Amino acid sequence: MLTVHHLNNSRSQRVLWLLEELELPYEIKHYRRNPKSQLAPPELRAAHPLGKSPVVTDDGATVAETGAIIEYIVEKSGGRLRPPAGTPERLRWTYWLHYAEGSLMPPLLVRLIFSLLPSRSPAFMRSIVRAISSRTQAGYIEPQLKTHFDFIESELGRSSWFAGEEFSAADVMMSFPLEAAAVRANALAGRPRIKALLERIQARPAYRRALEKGGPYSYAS
Ligand SMILES: N[C@@H](CCC(=O)N[C@@H](CS)C(=O)NCC(=O)O)C(=O)O
Repeated sequence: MLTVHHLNNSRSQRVLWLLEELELPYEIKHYRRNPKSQLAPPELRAAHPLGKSPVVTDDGATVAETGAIIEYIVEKSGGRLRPPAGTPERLRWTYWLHYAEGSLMPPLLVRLIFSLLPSRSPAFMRSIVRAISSRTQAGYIEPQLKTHFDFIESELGRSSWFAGEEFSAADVMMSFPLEAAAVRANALAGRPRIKALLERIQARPAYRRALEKGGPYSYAS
C-alpha cells in the first residue's frame, strides 16, 4: 500500500489531492509541525534522511521531492493526468512540473525568510535588520515575484489549465506555490486568471476530499 508521509499545512497536501483525483488506494502517516519552529518533527527522518515532506513509501520504494512523487504516482496510474508523449501539451506539462519547485518556490521562500528576520533579531538590532529586510524585499524580492506572477497570469491566457485544455498533474503541482503566493505575497491582486484557477482547483471534489483527509491546511479557502 502506498503511504504518504504527510506534514500538516505543507506541500504534501497536493500529493493527497493527486491520489484523490486518480482514486488510487493510499494511507496517510501524519506528522505535526513543531508549533514554535514550524519545522517537521525528527520522526520524519526515519522516512527520508532530509526529514522533509512529502515522502511516499510504496512496496519497498521511497520517493521524495513532490515533482518526482507526482511522476511516480502518474506512472503508477498508467499515465493518467499526463498529456501523451511528443505533444506540445506534454512539453508544457514537464515545464510546469519543474517550474513549481525549481523557479517559483525559491523567491517565495526568500520572501518568507526576510519577512521573519526582524522579529527573530536581537532587540538592539531590530530597526537596522528591519531596514535591510524591507530594502531587500522592495529592491529585489518583490520585483522577482512580480515577474513570475505576471508570467503565470499571461500563460494562463493560453489555455484553461497549465498544460492545455485538460486538467493535469501539472495543475496539482502548481497549486501549492500559487496558494502560498496568494496568502503570503498578494499574488491575486490584479491577476484574475490566477484567482479563477485557484477557485476552480479548490472547488474540485477530489481537492475537498484531500483537505478532509489531510487535516489543517491554511492555504485553502
Ligand atoms: N522541494 C521539496 C521541498 C520539501 C519541503 O521543504 N517540505 C517542507 C513542507 S512545505 C518541509 O518539510 N518543511 C519542514 C522542515 O523543513 O522541517 C519538495 O517539493 O518536496
